[in-house]
Amino acid sequence: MHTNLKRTLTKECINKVGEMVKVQGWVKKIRHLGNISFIVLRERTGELQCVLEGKLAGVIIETESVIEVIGKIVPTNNTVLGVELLIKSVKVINKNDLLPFEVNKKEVNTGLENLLNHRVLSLRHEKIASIFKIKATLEEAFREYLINMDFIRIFTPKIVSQGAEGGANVFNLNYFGKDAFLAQSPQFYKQMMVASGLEYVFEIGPVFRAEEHNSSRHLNEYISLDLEMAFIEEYEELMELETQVIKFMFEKVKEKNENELKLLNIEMPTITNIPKLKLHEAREILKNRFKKEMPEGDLNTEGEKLIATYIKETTGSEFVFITEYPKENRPMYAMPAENGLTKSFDLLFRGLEITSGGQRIHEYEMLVESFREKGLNVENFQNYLNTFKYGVPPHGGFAIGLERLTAKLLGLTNVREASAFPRDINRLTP
Ligand code: AMO
Repeated sequence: MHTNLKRTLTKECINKVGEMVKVQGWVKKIRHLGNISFIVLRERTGELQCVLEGKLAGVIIETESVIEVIGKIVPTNNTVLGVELLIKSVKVINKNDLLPFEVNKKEVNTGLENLLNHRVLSLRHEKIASIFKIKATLEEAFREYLINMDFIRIFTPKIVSQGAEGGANVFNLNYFGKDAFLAQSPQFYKQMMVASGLEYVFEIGPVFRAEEHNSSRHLNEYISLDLEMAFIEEYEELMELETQVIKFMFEKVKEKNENELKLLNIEMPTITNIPKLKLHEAREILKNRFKKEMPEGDLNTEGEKLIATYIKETTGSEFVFITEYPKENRPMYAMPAENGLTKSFDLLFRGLEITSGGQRIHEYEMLVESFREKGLNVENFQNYLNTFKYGVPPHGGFAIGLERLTAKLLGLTNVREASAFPRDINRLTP
């Protein structure tokens, strides 16, 4: 009987009143009340209340088992959907064993380590799943905005011969007997693709940082939302573009993730103009107002947080661009400005750096000199450097750390929460 029924999704059930349907999903809850039982079935489109009466009532099924139910959709006032399913038959497709923790409570009462150790289970919690739905929208919107602006998506190697950010923090790899590394950033390749004549390019992909920080904001593998564009006249154009990109990303989340935002109790920030502070101005504010001395040429974590508070109070903005970092604190490809500074910026969101960017050096001699000044062996980078012999326009770009943006937007205290399977100094599984 009814063996030919195709699967109906929970969200489709509202339009199936009076019909027999087959629904498949996980048992979120099962309750027995004498001669009637209720199963809350969960699948990707929502939850459906299913009712077992008569002989079927009292059936024992472990929560989180996968089941298939066949029955009739009837109207009810007792569920959000306005319908429920009267079960004619129920089949356990795959039963669940003992759960390491309860995933079907309103809040999951277990620590982050446990949540990460049992990621597949913790992701069944709708609040946790919401993080990844919103993260997916942010990525999708970044892509959509740039495609509409005539950017071309590129895919560049993650196995590389040199680190692109100048410093250490690279993972080594044995590549058929040669030394190779995992890419810290698509920096060189995105510039090379600009130089190829594509002009406007973006890349979304994993990058790898062998940082030994065990902090709430560092991952050893994260998703970098990168772009690079040719023929810029001023690096301010990049900040303007980033403002528009983020605005679009947030609007998309508002539009697409209403339910998830409600579940997580998140109010989306409105972005107008993002204020800009020169690094030396930020340092002076920290010194004069907060009596905090910053490390040479940068802000530390505490400084970033205090500046965020200051900007919020004085302008209402939760974002701030910090500009004009000194050469010593920026990578070798950064375009110099006057007085030993660079045409570069960081973007802080709620007190955390979510972006670095800037104009790049596009002239061969100047670039080689900059590599030398940083003490780098030019020969090792010759392949990248040669690009600049063939006619490269002025250009620049930036990169957003997707997990950091997601975490800050959703008020997560640890960036690991925004990574399904985070890689950190202690974690290689799951
Ligand atoms: P940078 O190294 O500053 O710049 O990285 C850009 C952004 O990536 C994020 N990020 C991280 N997120 C999680 N864990 C980490 N360990 C981590 N490190 C960095 C941050 C940061 O702002 N090539 C340049 C970008 C450019 O100029 O286009 C670069 O990679 O959000």
